[in-house]
Parts: sequence; C-alpha cells; structure tokens
Amino acid sequence: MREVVTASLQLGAIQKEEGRGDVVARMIALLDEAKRAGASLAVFPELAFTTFFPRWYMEDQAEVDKWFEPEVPGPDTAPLFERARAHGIGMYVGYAEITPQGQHFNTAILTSPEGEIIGKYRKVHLPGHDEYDTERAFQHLEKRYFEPGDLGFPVWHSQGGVMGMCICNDRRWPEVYRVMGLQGVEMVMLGFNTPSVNSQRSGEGLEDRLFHHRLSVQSGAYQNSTWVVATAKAGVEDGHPLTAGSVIVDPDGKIVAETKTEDDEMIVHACDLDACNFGKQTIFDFARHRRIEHYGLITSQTGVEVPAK
Ligand code: CDV
Repeated sequence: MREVVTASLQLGAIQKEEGRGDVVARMIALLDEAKRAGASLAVFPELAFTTFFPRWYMEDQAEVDKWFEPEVPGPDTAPLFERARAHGIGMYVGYAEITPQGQHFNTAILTSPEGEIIGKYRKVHLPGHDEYDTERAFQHLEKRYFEPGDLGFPVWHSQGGVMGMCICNDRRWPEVYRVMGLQGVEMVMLGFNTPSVNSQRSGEGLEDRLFHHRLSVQSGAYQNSTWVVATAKAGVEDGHPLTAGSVIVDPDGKIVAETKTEDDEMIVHACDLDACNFGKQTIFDFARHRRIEHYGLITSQTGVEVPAK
C-alpha cells in the first residue's frame, strides 16, 4: 500500500471586493482541518486567491494585472505556504501568474510536504472568448486575460507516487489524462471554477453541469487507471453561481468522496496509489494494447475535417 491521505479543500464564493488576506485566512483554516484529518496533500481550486475575475470585462491592463500574482509565495500568500510547511502538507494551488516578462497564465503549483515548489502547470485549454460578447448571458474572458500554457503536461515524483496537474476546462479533454497516463501518472490534481449555468444555453443548468463534470473526471480516472482529485470554487460570486461537486475519484472511476455544500468544505480520502496498478497492468496496459499507428490525426489535426463524399 502507498497511501496518500489527500484533502480536497473546496472554497466557497469569493466576492470581488474580498482581499487576498481574507481568502488566505480561509485557506489556512481548511489546511488546519486537513492536518487534523491526517492529510499530507491538499488540493485547492483554480484561481484560488480571488474571485473568478475573467467574468469581468476590463480594458485597462493595470486593472487586469491587479488580479495577478508576480510572485508566489508573495506578501499576502506567504502565510499559507508557511502553514503548509509547518503541517507537512504538500499543496496544489491555482492562481493567476504574471511573469517578469509580463506574460499572463492561469497557473497551478505543486509543493512538497517540506514546502518546496516542485511543479508548475499552466492551463492549456482556455475556454471562453477574448472580446465582449453581447450574445452571452455573462462573460467568460479567459482567452482575453491569459496565454495558453507553455509547459505541456509533465508529471512529478512526490508523496511516493507520480503526480500530475491540470486546470478546470482541461478536465474535459481526454488527451490531457492520456499524456499524463503515458508518463505513469497515479494522481491527477485539478482545481475548477465552473459556472452553474451555460452562458450560451440557458436550458443547461446545475445538474447538467455537474453531470458533465463527473463524467469527465471519472472517465479520465478510469481510462488511465489514476486517482483524480478535483476541487471547486463554488457558491455565488457577485451574483454569479459556480458549481460545487469537488470529488476524489479512484482508479476505477468511482467517486469515493464528494462535497455536500457550496461553501468552504473539506473532503478527505486515504488514496492508495497501488490501486492504480491493476488497471495499468491489465485493460489499460498501454504498451500491450494501444495502436498508435491509427492515432495520427490526434496530433496532426486540430479541428474537424469531414472527408469528401
Ligand atoms: N474555468 C473554466 O475553465 N471553466 C469552464 C467553463 C467555462 C465551461 C469549465 O470547463 O468548467
């Protein structure tokens, strides 16, 4: 058994006016709860330190940059990292990153239980649009504020296993899990901010959104025989509802823990990384069963091209 006691630390709503200091205090309270539960790993949401700002249209770059972190840990966020180190808990934390060169990414980092930053991932699949869209019920401007991630989908050795990261919309893309699966990933961590309604299809509500979320993470887990830990930022932010549904999914694709509220809430599970072995050695033994001679289109073509009749 290689057990990693893993906490998914869901955050409830963060209002636009809320400062990072208040949010970090909430995150520390969750981290303390995770410590009491015996966790050595904690997974926080996407863009964890602020409201989900890509719903707001901004033209002034200085206003935009206020939502970004030039350094992590920084003055407001350092107490979180200090507490994690004191507790011996490794963390996945999502935040908006601005680089010294002025590039903007939707980023997540992985720390070791000793408090070192050992991994960085930058969101590849940015949803939404880059200009104000009058056809939508509300805006989703990730393509305006972020560049697509430039680091690929690496994995890291930590917690006695092979760990991977992605962010929110990435979880809907099977390629994401497979690229990590091909590196032997045993736990995929991700944070998300998913609006409870579809801005382009008013009939699609909370239950549909949760169905697609669970479908995506459960199939990613099963088809790659890996744990998946998905953590929401939930609740109503400035009038805009976000789904909850933080889950821990086992390598059979089964949900072993799920949040019940849309508030700050912990779920925890002792994830045995050896539970990945059976699927990786049998039905999803890639070396024996994959037929890459038939998969060329996956990397040579982006959009749909229907063959001529
Ligand atoms: N933050 C996100 O990436 N949200 C998307 C929404 C826009 C569909 C998601 O995949 O949940």
